[in-house]
Amino acid sequence: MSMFCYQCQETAKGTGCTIAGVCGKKPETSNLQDLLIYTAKSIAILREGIDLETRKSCDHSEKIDYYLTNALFTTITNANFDDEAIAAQVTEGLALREEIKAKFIELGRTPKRLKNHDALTFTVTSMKEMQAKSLSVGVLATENEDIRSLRELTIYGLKGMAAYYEHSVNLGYKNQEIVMFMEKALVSTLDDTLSVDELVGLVLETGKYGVDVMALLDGANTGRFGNPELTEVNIGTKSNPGILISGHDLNDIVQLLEQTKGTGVDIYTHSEMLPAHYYPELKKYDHLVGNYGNAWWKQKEEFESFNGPILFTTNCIVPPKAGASYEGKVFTTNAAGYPGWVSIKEDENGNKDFSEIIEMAKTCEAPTQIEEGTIVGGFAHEQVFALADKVVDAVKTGAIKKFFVMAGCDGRMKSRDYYTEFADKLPKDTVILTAGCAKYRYNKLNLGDIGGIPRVLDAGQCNDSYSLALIALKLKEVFQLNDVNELPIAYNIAWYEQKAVIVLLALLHLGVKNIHLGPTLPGFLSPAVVNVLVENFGIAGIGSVDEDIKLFMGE
Ligand code: SF4
Ligand code: SF3
Repeated sequence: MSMFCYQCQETAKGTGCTIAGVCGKKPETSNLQDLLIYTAKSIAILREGIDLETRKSCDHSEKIDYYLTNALFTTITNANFDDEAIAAQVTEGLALREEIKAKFIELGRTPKRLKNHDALTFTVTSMKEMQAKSLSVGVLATENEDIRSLRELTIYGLKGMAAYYEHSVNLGYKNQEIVMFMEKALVSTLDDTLSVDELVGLVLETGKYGVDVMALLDGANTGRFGNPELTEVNIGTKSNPGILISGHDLNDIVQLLEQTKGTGVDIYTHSEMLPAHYYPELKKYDHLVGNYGNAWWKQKEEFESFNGPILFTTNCIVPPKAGASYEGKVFTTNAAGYPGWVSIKEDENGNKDFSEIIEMAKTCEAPTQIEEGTIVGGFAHEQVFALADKVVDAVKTGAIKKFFVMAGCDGRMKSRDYYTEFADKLPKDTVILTAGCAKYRYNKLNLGDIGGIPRVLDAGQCNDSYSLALIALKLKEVFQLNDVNELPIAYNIAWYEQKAVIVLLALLHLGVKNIHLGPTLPGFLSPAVVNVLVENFGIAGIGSVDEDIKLFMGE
């Protein structure tokens, strides 16, 4: 076995990638990512339990926060394939660890837990040493399969949390308690004294901070760009050359929009960047002209026909085919990376210079049109609350029988056709609430509306699943119910990577029960951990479309 990774839904045989990643991750990259997580844990050991006041007075505090969140984010599925960049992060982390250790000696301080842990002393100075060390610190370093499962479930939740935290910080919104929890949780995954029950508690607590981080990001996005509003987004193309921006970071798209003003270059969103069109402060840019293509996994074909440069602000990158026409035209920023692609860094004021991409775009042909028409979205919490009377009436009169939360991720497995068929076959008196790239399975089906309420209400990105939770809580209040589970809402969620893990844990924290998760249950859940989730939360997989619809409709 040259690697072991089972963090995503497409893991080999549903149990683990051991030779190479289905995602295209090479064993060396996977191993370096394991070492990076271990390095992050070493810093967490030193930082755990340091109070808020001490943090505030430390000049390095923000640097350490950023290091931890960026390290976790880098290892999310399809975010970073660049060995050199990941190895440099490990080296940087170890230097940071030594700096903090020196400070500890000066102050006579000791770590709260795991004072003599190997993570605090190991050294690696070459790529070869990193590879060798990584083999003893990866997922399989934990022998007991239930402990391993709970530790990894926590780590994957933290990866999603870190991604959302980093987007918030990029917009100037911070919450030190979230970072403190991440540190505690990271250390807990190395602490052999914790029992299975304590680790189950940690998983549930991760969900609590999942809600907090999504609320923080919601506040950051809406604080900076206004509340999303009902918007028709063009899916065709215009005649100017364009830049395609993918990923989730709204601070990047606003900077790109500013820098392309008046240049004759149009901006198109891709995959999870689609919801940028819904924000008043972003849609005001006339040269934000449309969304090009579909979910992440179709990029190898769609980037060929886009013709212009592409900027990845986060996952999901698919390694290009040899000789792809867009080679040399793809750029990354933040935690995203790919060998040979230029990574754009921010300056000391947090600004990024996208001029290289803009100059390149000017030399490219306009995108080739692959679709035409529009799609509708922008149904985050405030827009839905504005329609609340209409929605409540429709429920009361029986015009809407049931809501289906179908948020989450898309992926390349054939079995995901289930979601297209499911959406298509749902009775016409039902409404789909969605967020994340899962929507591309059904957002172009023209499912119609119910008295002016579209049957697919897209709240935004995966993190905007928070909006769907707020909508459920609002409906609970309007209908004066005691429990969100009494609402006519069913949850049929598609997952792929670790942001979906934090969304799921957040929903569990909010008390949502009977979530169906597909297309397959996570390979990282041991049978005993699945049992805990089934018994306490009614988590289930999916079956056939017809049977599932009957089940959900209570027929
Ligand atoms: Fe395999 Fe998924 Fe890990 Fe990639 S991220 S190596 S596909 S489990
Ligand atoms: Fe999609 Fe990668 Fe998860 Fe943000 S872009 S939801 S898969």
